[in-house]
Amino acid sequence: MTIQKILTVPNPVLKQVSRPVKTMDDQMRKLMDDMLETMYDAPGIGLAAIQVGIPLRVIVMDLAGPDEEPAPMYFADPEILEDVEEMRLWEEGCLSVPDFYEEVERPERIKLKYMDYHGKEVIQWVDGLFATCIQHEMDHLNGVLFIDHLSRLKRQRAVRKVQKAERDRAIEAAE
Ligand code: K1U
Ligand code: ZN
Repeated sequence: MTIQKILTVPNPVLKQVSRPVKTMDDQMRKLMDDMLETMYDAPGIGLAAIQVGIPLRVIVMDLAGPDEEPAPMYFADPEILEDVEEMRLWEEGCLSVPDFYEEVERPERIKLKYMDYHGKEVIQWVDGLFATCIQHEMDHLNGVLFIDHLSRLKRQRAVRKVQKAERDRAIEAAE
């Protein structure tokens, strides 16, 4: 399995709308395996293919706690069929906006349809962190980042923080 480079803001690739997978095959499963490895390495609890530069509607997640067995989840072509009116405020982070966290409000429960690792169609209601994380990841498929839900000022602050950290790291590496 290959650990891929995770793109960070303001890379314009992150703004692309990803295209449907339509059929599950070994090439797609290899992409999902590599994405999962990349997500564990980061570490994170979710990753969309566009974050590693691949514009396909594919997501991996693992919401298991540090003392629990790994519980990888794979989603291709996910769709939200229904949601509820109740909203939930949750502090989100993003591997494409490292070291920046802010609260975002999203529907508390959603009815999800997707294709799993084996190409089987799954329809299920999800809530809590599952609902928050999958909605964050599905935003990525449409070129939307969690900072796009914040004020322009907070968004600019986030992007500048990431750019400064990357500049500082480059200077340190050159010394
Ligand atoms: O970049 C991403 O899309 C992944 C992101 C997912 C997410 C986190 C929180 C709310 C919504 C979506 C992350 O994984 S950020 C890192 C993170 O949350 C984490 C890292 C290590 C341990 C536990 C959590
Ligand atoms: Zn993200």
